[in-house]
Amino acid sequence: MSPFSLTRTLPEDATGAALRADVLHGLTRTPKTLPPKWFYDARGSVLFDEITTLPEYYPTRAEREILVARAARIAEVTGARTLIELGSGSSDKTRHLLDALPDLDTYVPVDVSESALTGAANSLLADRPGLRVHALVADFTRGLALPKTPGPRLVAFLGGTVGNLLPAERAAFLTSVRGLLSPGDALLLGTDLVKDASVLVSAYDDAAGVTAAFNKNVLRVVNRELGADFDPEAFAHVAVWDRDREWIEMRLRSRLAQTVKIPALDLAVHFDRGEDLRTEVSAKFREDGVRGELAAAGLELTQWWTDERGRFALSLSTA
Ligand code: AVJ
Repeated sequence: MSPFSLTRTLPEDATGAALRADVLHGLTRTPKTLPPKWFYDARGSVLFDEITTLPEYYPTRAEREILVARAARIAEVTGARTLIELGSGSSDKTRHLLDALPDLDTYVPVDVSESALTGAANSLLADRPGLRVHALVADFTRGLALPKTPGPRLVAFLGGTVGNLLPAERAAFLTSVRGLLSPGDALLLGTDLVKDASVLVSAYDDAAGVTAAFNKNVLRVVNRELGADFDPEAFAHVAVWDRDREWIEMRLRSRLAQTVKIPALDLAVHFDRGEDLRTEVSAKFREDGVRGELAAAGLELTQWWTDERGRFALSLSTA
């Protein structure tokens, strides 16, 4: 039997229906918004991987530094036999964890991008031929049906992606993750930390313009999937630090007054000149906040590790 299987937990048209609902809802309200999960088609996933190598985008390197330093400790305290990774993407950093877990039975990468999942699984299996890989194409914010695999389970949610959820969504999400855990299981959570605004803004508005291309990619996705006629170059990429809510917002700012047609929704959307479409929130955290949010979901923070420069944190918590 092949050690690789892939399950689409979304029915055939679920992605299309969800995109239509999100676009209709987000573009007919004020201010206009789109959820960040739609960035990640094949092109968007490649652009994101490129972002992680930019000099300004520190979170990936900071998190990798922590993983390298702490993987053995994580393996020791969790004794994980199943690793479930939410938003696994290229599974690049996960290698450090997998290498520290020689007794791992099953790796369950969960992502909305099927292309990222199959690419990651292929390269992983080349190095770890014995490992069972059960990939799930799923939206992990909507409740997961996990395969039956041996415990203890370690659920990893890396990269700071939890910061893409708004506070109420985050609370619901952490509660649903808590529901996946049995006694002895653990959650490994990556959170980017509050820091100087100029460092944060540069990380989301790099000099080479890769983040701008990534941001505008969501318009191409809507064009392709819903037949819309967005001109990505009619929008400027903007990154804003919200000091009160302690999050970065990525926006697309209309360079002119324009009307965009979205045939699949039978919709015409007007943008004023200078009007913003919010495409992403990326919240930044403090230790007390993370501990409190975990506690509210019934999870106890047991370990808190940061990189040398205190930019990013990995935390371990148990049910
Ligand atoms: C993958 C969600 C963690 O919020 O930093 C990178 C996505 N957006 N640059 C982040 C992203 C703009 C990234 N996460």
